Amino acid sequence: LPLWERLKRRIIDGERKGLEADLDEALRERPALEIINDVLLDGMKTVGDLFGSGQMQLPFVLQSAEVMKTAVAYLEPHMEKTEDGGKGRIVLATVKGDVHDIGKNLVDIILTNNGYEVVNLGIKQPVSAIIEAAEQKQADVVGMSGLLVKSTVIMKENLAELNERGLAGRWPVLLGGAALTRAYVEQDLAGMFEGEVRYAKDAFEGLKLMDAFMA
Ligand code: B1M
Repeated sequence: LPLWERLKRRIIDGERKGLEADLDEALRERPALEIINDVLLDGMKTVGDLFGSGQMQLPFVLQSAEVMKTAVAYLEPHMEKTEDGGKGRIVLATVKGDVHDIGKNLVDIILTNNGYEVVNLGIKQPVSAIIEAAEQKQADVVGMSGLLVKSTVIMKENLAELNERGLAGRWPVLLGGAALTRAYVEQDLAGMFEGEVRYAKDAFEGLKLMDAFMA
């Protein structure tokens, strides 16, 4: 198989033997971020489609996710880093009940490489933990990620909790993850939340919104 096809296949098949050699070869031809966005994420998308249609079982999805994570970790030092910290601070978490963190961690990498300080709380974070961290770390922005349809409901509950605690105006909230839609966030959630809530379809839109929040 040609290199790009082979790399994509590695994600789909969860095959990590020889991964680094392929990534080294890829890095000689394209920037790290492009390899992730155009090749590896394409593989993850296929995994999602196969799983969704019942053609792939969960343990294999997990293997694919592990290879994806290994690849991203290997590529990370090769990514362009423009600035150090200082532009603002975001507390970032995958919401309660949700373990998906590949997208959240990509957001972390992109923001960190572009001058933001990211306090990454990890997965399955209840809103109380997110609020506590945002207060303690004096965050400028709160970011929540979630991939399950259930998580879109949790996000709404979290915003309601911020309303109730009188904290809605304290931090702009950035939301992302595959189950969300722009309309749900910008209409439904923006309609009930007493502060500012924005939707990012990918890590780059997340960065653009961070820049806008901090301007
Ligand atoms: Co899960 N899973 N999974 N899974 N999984 C999905 C989400 C699913 C759509 C697959 C499918 O059915 N086609 C489906 C959800 C269906 C639904 O809710 N209706 C699903 C399911 C059902 C499940 C389980 C329930 C399966 C089971 O146990 N029976 C279970 C849930 C466990 C739980 O959370 N409690 C489960 C488990 C897993 C694994 C553990 C095996 C693994 C996760 C490993 C890990 O993350 N460490 C996994 C995976 C890998 C997937 C798919 C295949 C891929 C997700 C991924 O990493 N994508 C996924 C299919 C899909 O999404 N289509 C699926 C790549 C990643 C870069 O994209 O996270 O969307 P994403 O991030 C993007 C943007 O969304 C955005 O930026 C990123 C890229 O630039 N973004 C943000 C994300 N967060 C952001 C935050 C921001 C800004 C932008 O600001 C704060």
